[in-house]
Amino acid sequence: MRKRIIAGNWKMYKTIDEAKNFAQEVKGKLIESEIVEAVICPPAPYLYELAEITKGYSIKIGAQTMHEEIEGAFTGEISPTMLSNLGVQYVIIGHSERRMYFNETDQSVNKKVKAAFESNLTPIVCVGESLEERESNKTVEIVSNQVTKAFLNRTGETIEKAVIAYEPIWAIGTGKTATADDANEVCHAIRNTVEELYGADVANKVRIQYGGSVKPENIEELLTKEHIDGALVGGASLDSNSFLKLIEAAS
Ligand code: G2H
Repeated sequence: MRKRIIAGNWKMYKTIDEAKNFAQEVKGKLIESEIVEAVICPPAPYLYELAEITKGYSIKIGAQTMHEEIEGAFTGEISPTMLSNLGVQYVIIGHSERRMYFNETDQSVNKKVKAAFESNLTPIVCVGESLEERESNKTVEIVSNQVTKAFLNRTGETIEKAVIAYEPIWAIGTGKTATADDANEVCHAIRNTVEELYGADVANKVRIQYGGSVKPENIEELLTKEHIDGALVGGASLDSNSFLKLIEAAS
């Protein structure tokens, strides 16, 4: 059975005090579970402090992005080794906001996936189609292509540890959610793509999240679906009670 994963993507929100309060509030309320894993992805300046606060508790820390090189003259960037040295365990790669505003491409996503694995970080690789692509029935083609390119030149052994987040761009921060059946259908197509590339065993192990306006009110139905192994949650992960409700729904 695949362990569910609920990851909160805080994006560029919260003060340091709000971030610390959140971590203090939730850490003692989460218990180690075989069923669900809880992750929060705060803004980069808060990673170290939150990793320290949550050390030894059943909540993991993820970064929202990273550079693909280990070190170098890349002003303003953060390397994968820096993240893992801070106690970070996950990293979101290729979120549609990064692709849209920061020129992230399938090629840079591929380099970052490689770099993440080499630094013992688990990548949460985001894929998803635009509204125009959906309306022209290209969803599966677009998403399968993104998955194929993200994992190019990686082995099945590494891919089975990855997390893939299916986030239709038109559902992000808009309040619109894909229906649970639609989301499941695309997550199934993603699993099929992984199976074609790396075999059934890897496809059965890889975890696929849905993301896009997930909240306590709609997560239960999403999680009843066979191919949805959790959620990447933006807005509804910012409030500690709401985040705890999401974890509870997945438990
Ligand atoms: C999609 C999601 C988190 P929200 O970006 O990755 O955000 O839940 O606010 O739609």
